Amino acid sequence: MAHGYQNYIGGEWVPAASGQTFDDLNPADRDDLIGRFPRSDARDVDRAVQAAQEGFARWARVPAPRRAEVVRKAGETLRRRKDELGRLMTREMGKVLTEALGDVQEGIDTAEYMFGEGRRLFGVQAPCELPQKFGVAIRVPVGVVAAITPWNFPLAIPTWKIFPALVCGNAVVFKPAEDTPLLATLLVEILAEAGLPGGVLNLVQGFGEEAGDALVRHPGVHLVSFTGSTEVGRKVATICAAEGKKVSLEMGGKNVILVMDDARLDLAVDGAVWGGFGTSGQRCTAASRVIVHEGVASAFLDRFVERARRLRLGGGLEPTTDVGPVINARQLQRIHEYTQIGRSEGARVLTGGEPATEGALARGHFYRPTVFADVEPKMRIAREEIFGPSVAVLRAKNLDEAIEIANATNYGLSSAIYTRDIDRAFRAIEALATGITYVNASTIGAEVQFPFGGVRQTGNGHREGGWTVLDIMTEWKTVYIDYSGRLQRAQIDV
Ligand code: UN1
Repeated sequence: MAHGYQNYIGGEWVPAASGQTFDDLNPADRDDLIGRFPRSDARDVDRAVQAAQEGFARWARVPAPRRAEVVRKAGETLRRRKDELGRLMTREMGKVLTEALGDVQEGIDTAEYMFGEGRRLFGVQAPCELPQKFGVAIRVPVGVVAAITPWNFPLAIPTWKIFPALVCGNAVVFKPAEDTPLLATLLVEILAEAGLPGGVLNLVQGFGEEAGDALVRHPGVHLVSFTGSTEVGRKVATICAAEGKKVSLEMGGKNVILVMDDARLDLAVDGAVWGGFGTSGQRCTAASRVIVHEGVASAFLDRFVERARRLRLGGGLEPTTDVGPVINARQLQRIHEYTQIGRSEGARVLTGGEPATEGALARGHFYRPTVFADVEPKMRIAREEIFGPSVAVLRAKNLDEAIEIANATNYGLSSAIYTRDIDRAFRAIEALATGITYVNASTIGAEVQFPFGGVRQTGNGHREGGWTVLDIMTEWKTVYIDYSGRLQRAQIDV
């Protein structure tokens, strides 16, 4: 009998109004049922938002350093239970254990950073033009925040949204991806145990069309913070525009590594392997394109293909595994469709290009690390996000051409350049249209104390992570205090 889990609304664990559930399965082994979770709909969302409204009224009055104390305690629990949580994450989501532990660590880092923010949350003071008048801008909470999160970072991304939302004095309704409901449940339990009052954080499990849509539309939600696909993000943005809600979006990417002819080639190959096949290519920041200077293209491809071919697929808890499964059957099929699209466009598959089904792999959703050569910039595999272990390698005559190709996509999250030439590095930093650029490191490796996000269709101008998340989770309130005791008219009595 599989363990049955519940929603968390107003400080109580409750089933979905529908009484229905959905199954959470191990992507490396479909026979491994992790648990049954409530299949929520608009009724559950409505209760959760009402609870959040009540929670907000109390929580906003708690001083920020006290609010941050809860986040600090949650961070301590995450640290204490890191290994257990990492193992459960591997079982639920598939990424190899070292990466799952990194995901938990990112949550711990966020807790520590946001704990400090409880004693900062700096406002801005500036002089006033009139005498005996004081002006200061302070941060105030937004209200009820909907946190809608993806499955690829089941812990880190929820903490990026929830921890700052709480420190800033908001109440949250959390709708995690239906592929990773367990880690979401554990995070909520940990925050509740850390002393969060009921109603301040509410968890509604379920599917986007049933629970997510109702949450985004709910008039009691003031801000939607969404990380996920561009397709869904657009819908979220459209609804929020119509309803006049604040919305912060973190969506797709078609991230790129540039390899110049003066690069340390082995380092560049390491970066391409890690960026392309780490987390089975299922990061927003995954390096799904590599643009190589023609002078080193053959040498790079030989080494890269050799390394890709040697990667060992398997369950993420096995220490010998390099690449785990992809999240579900739908994604596996989508990745394979892109292989067929690439082939039909004239690209050449140098390795991989098919699901892996030998032995125990048949029980899960495994795809062979895939490298495409002879890729042209206009091909769909060079422009569209695949979100799997599939890398398109393109050639360029020089840096200018490489940058032009790199920028020929609608996305703009992460980019990297391998070069030993400082002029080339700075030219790339200046010209690459992405929210993050790495020099001599791969496209993945963002740290929580810096802004995270992308330009163009990757986002809508907001940045989670770092201090910039505070601009999402708070509104500015400007306060003028006139202690002159007389009518003073700005712009007139000066
Ligand atoms: C994501 O894929 O959505 O830099 C987040 C990285 C990680 C975060 C990725 N620290 O790849």
